Amino acid sequence: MTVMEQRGAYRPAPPPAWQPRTDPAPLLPDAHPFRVLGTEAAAQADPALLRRLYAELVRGRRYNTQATALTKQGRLAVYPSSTGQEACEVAAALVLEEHDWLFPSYRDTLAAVARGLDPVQALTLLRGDWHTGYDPREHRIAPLSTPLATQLPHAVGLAHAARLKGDDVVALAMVGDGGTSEGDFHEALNFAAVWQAPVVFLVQNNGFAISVPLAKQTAAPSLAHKAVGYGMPGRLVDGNDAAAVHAVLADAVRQARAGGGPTLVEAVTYRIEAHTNADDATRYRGDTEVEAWRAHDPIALLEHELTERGLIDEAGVQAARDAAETMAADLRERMNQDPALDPMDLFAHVYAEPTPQLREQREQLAAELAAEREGAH
Ligand SMILES: Cc1ncc(C[n+]2csc(CCOP(=O)(O)OP(=O)(O)O)c2C)c(N)n1
Repeated sequence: MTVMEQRGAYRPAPPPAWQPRTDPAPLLPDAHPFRVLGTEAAAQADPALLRRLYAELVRGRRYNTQATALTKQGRLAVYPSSTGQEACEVAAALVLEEHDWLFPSYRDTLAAVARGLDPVQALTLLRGDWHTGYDPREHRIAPLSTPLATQLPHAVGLAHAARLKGDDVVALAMVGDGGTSEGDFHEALNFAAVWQAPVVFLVQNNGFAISVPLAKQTAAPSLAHKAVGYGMPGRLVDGNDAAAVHAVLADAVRQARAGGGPTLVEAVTYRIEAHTNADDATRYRGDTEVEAWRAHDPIALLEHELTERGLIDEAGVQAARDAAETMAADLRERMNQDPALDPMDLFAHVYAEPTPQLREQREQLAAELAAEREGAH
């Protein structure tokens, strides 16, 4: 058939019917971050939960100040403080069941501690002592991840596998605003939605990725809006309102557990301290901004609500502070002891089958240590 004949046979027609694969409207985040404290919704909040959140926030803040002090004393190599972000850290831990899994980033030691991990073990990695510092399987807490966003595909893989095996497991993965620009973030969210994996992604938007402000990180209307492109709901929450973060995460966890698929939660918060003790935040941000966020402090917000409603008195506040002091004193004391470390452990857990280079290095170190021991005699 000639081209002209083909053209003659061609009958233009409209394209086959098209419709959106899912209705995007229910996936869209609200226009403003969801709040509970100081609103009418607070009256519905469970008093026991509010008191528990308060005690954990006070303990968490004290943990942050103590860990930061340990860096100044040379007992801790580095500490990325979550001061100002305690509501996110604590809510993420409390919202999970024991059989669920937490996938934290390096900033989320507090979430691990609030989930029940020993405060000293949670700092082992940051102290540079020994690998992860705890058994991830025992606590169902993945290693605190330093490579940005790599914990997200791990969370999706674990959650998807659990679902295939019929295990009741929800994975909650934590990431910073900067981490949302990583390829791993994209891959994790894409597959989580395609597989309807039982995962909750908690983005703590604390305003900065080291010195890079959010405006230079993304042009998206909000980080929660990114969810829509993957086909999962995006939720915006006031990250300093512990009751609100807990409520939004609890909804997302419930949905994931019931087979309803993943959710992306953006908690709008602020990093009050520098990126780590090695960073000078005054080089890229002003005091006015920091002070504005200090006035919206997660502990003060919750304490105000509890006091207004007569759910806590002076003695209750003091009891929370005393418990936090006891934890801090114990942490200080145990972190001031020098642990017995075997340098050869450096080579453990790297590969199931060590590479020739690793074997060579291991032998070299073993010989050096032996020579040192002999020299000492
Ligand atoms: C893959 C990767 N690239 C770069 C870095 C270096 N780095 C460490 S922290 C950080 C900023 C991360 O900011 P954000 O995700 O917002 O988390 P935050 O530190 O504010 O909690 C960068 C770029 C890294 N750790 N991993």
